[in-house]
Amino acid sequence: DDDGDGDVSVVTKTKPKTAKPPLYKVLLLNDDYTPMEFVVLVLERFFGIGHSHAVEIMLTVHKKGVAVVGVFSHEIAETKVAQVMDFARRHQHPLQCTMEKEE
Ligand code: TYC
Repeated sequence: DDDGDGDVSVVTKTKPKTAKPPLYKVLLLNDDYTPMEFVVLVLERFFGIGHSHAVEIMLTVHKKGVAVVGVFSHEIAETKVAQVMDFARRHQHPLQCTMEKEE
C-alpha cells in the first residue's frame, strides 16, 4: 500500500489453477490389407491433413506399424476413432484406429 511512508507495495495474486484436462493421442495401426489410398483418404477426410503429409504419415504407419495422427481432448479423440472405425468397417477394410492418454 501507499501509506504515505514513501514505499509503495504492489499486490500480486496468483489465480488458483484448475488442472488441465488430459490429451489423447489418436493412433493409426498398420495391417496387410487396407489399401494405401484408403488410409490417405482417411487422414485427409477425418484429420484435415493435406495430401502430401497424409502420404508421409501413411507410409510411416506402413513401415513402422503405428503412428500418431493427432492429439485431442478425450471427446474429440473418441469421435475421430469412431469415425475412422465406422468408415473402415463400411468399406470392409480392417484398418484399426485407437487412442491413448498422453504422458
Ligand atoms: N500396409 C498396407 C498395404 O500395404 C497399407 C496401410 C498403411 C494399411 C497404413 C494401414 O494404417 C495403415 N496395403
